[in-house]
Amino acid sequence: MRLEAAELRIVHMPLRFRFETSFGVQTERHVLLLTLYGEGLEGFGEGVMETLPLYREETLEGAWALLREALLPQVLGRDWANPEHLWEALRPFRGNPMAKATLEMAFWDLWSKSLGQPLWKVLGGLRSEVEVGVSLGIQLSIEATLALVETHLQQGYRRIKLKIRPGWDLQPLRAVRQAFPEATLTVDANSAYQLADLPVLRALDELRLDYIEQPLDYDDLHDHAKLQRLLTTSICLDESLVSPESARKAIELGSGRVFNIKPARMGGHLSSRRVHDLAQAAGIPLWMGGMLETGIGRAHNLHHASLKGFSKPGDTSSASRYWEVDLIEEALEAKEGIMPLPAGPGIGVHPRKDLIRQKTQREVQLR
Ligand code: OSB
Ligand code: MG
Repeated sequence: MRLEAAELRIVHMPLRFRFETSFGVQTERHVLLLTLYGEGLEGFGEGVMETLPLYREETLEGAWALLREALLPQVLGRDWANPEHLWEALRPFRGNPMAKATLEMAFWDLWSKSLGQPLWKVLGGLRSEVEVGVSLGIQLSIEATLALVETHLQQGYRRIKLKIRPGWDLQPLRAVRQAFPEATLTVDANSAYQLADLPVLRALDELRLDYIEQPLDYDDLHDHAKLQRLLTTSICLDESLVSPESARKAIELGSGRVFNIKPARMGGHLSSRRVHDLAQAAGIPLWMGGMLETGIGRAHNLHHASLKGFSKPGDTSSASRYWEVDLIEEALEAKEGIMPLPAGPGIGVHPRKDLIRQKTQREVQLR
């Protein structure tokens, strides 16, 4: 597959809800979209880095510059036999797994289209639909939290994940557990706690949570391993997993018993599939995370979640929750907590080009 040209854009997307986490409040996304052109086909990738480095270190401006000045010049105008071959060419550049993933994932879309196959089949997946839960932000009151949980349970979501931070943890969680004794509940701290917060984390242990997601630092594996030994509830790693190497170390240390996979955080599909394989061998269950992606990123995530190890419901909830209008023609909607994979070659969804143009804040063409 010869990569002939690329188009990079920043597209502005207002969210339908106010999404509060321990690291801030999000009301919109600035979406980095990459289109790759080759053999008369188009491949699409979506970056998940944000304006400010509040989740991990990568930023939109940093990724824009890196893709433009280093990653795309390295791959354009050359032939690539497969994603492994392309990934090797990116290896000399250190870190920056989100920027690399934007490119790598767009290439997988293009490549599977050239094979005439849906991405999930090319990846080696085995499901044409996946189980989903929902990630709910910090609300302004406990009453609002209870109402939101109830609505989403009624919609059939298979698991409710609630964002927590110091000062918004035990009280709302106890209320939710009391109101919904049978619900599958999890919490996500987005790195807001320290080992010194052990009493609070131990109290969460009483609430029969399926797991506690990323309680400690964003790049920590060591303290998570210490904490896991002190808790009954499983720790689920999110921010800390950025590569197969980080996953191997997490497994060896015992830093968590569940993994949240986000291909766009870990360098793309290839690197995530290696993490999947390591986790499978270690008996660690996986689920597909999310970063409030538009239909392009969500389609990638859904195809990846077709792999065998994704045994827990993921965060890819219905697109209509997030967007008044999505960037693709297809409606990615879950019914009773089941999300069908888009059919057709590659990611199987069609970007709405007029709409994308209308919402574009910046664009550049490269060849
Ligand atoms: O930690 O999983 C996270 C959204 C943005 C950044 C980080 C996270 C999240 C979510 C929402 O939890 C997942 C989604 O609905 O896409
Ligand atoms: Mg998380």
